Amino acid sequence: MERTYLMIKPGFLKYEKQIEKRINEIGATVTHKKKMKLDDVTITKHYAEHLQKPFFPELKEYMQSGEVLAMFVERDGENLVADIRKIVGSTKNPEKGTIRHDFGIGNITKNVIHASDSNEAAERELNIFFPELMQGKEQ
Ligand code: 3AN
Repeated sequence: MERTYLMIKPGFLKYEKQIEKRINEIGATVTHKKKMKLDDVTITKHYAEHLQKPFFPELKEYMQSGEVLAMFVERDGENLVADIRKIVGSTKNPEKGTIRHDFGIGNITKNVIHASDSNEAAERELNIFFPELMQGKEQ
């Protein structure tokens, strides 16, 4: 079983059902989810690699502007992270038919959803948002 982390961003939780349907269409399942507001510690951990970027203050403000939906996603087989990134779409120019394109508003910061970009990132992020599920589950 492979696993990855997805997070619907503020303002887009109204698309939860449609987004979950797309996840299911590639054979993956949202096995756990929780709605939450991101505190400073969580956001700093999650976006550790972006803390020094010029867009970080704007990203932080946006990510704390409303609730997010954290999702633990699993699937049998291989390439879950890559297949999820494919249906999510790219950061800058999401293609038609992707989640970021179809539910998005053409804004690079408010881009609908986050998805881990590697298995290592997935483990790190799942540990931040679902620590209670990760005890003794390291790969
Ligand atoms: P992705 O989420 O597509 O992997 P990252 O990890 O490079 O993209 O960036 C994390 C988040 O930071 C993006 N989802 C987006 O919300 C925001 N972001 C990335 N690049 C920019 C940028 N140039 N200007 C504003 N916000 C950005």
